[in-house]
Amino acid sequence: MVDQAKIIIRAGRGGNGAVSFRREKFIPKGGPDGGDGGKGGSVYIETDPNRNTLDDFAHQQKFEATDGDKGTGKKMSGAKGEDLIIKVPLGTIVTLKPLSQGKIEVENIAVKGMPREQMGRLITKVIPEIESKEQLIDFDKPGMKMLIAKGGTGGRGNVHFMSARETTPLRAEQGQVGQCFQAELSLKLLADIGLVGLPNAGKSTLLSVLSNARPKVADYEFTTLEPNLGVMKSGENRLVIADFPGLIEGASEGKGLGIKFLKHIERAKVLIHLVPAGESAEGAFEKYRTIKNELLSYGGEIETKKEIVVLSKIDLVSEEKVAEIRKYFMEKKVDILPISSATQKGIKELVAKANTR
Ligand SMILES: Nc1nc2c(ncn2[C@@H]2O[C@H](COP(=O)(O)OP(=O)(O)OP(=O)(O)O)[C@@H](O)[C@H]2O)c(=O)[nH]1
Ligand SMILES: [Mg+2]
Repeated sequence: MVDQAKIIIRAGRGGNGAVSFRREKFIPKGGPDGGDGGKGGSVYIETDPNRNTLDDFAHQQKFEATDGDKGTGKKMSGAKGEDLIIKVPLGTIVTLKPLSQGKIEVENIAVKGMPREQMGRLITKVIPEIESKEQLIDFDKPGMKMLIAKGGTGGRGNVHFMSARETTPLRAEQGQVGQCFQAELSLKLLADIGLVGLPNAGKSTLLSVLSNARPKVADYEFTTLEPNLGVMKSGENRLVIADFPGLIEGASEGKGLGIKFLKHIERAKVLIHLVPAGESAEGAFEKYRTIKNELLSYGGEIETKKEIVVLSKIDLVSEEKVAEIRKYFMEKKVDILPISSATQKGIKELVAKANTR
């Protein structure tokens, strides 16, 4: 799964203005009629609810809108360049670094067969300085669409340069270049719900029960090496669930697979913390505390999330054992929900609890 990407975004260049004169039967020396160049296409970024990853950006690194067409005679403007819309998943943070400069030279356009001395002056036009500092945009709302790179304006045709002094203007403007940025995309919000817990606790199995995802499940530790995502349907809501690699004591210092992948959960509202049944109540609670401490050391945001503590794999133990573990947790002021992915026990209650939208 790709959650970081670097791309180049380039808007289209404006078309050049035309140098042209009316040529009709009884008007041997008609006035100027060179049309304007078309505006270059712009580049937008939009959130797309059907995307969960930045995988598409691993292969394509350049995103360019098309250029505007040049103007022609008879005051005909060139066609506008086509806009380009880049679609990103919800929760993408885009860091923009401008690559184009604020100053653009607009030159004369030569007319075929015209001696150089007869061409007009060089015009230098300065467009407003493009913000040179980095800019950060958080695509955290569905349907959000932003103009990122503006297409260059088309150059004016020679029809605009006629004056009493200059009845046959031999100049027209060049189109301006489009804005260009380097954009770093990084995906933060991947999930509404995160599944955390010790390796082998049954997280990936639970993801496959709650969602459409079919992650690898195996009876050994660290089966999951990268977060898996799934979409859970609960009534009208679609909730993205992330199944994380197992956590162990010292994960916050990099032990095991570490906790860096938890950045994906920063804005999720709910954490489902799986504690596997099968141990003594004390042992289960100790494991719960260990993982909780690792989570807390990740940072303040995790602390504010709703935590649903789940006792998993209860089909492997007796009902008495479940009751005993539950009682022990209650004494420590932790409410647990016993579930089994194998028998589906407690799954409905879990879905209801996790659905916070
Ligand atoms: N009996 C029973 N076994 C389960 C249940 N849930 C998971 N398992 C088994 O437990 C083992 C580990 O399951 P996983 O879902 O891979 O565990 P995980 O937490 O994703 O493990 P890591 O990815 O290594 O962190 C597998 O053999 C599963 O078949 C359950 O409800 N009942
Ligand atoms: Mg797993």
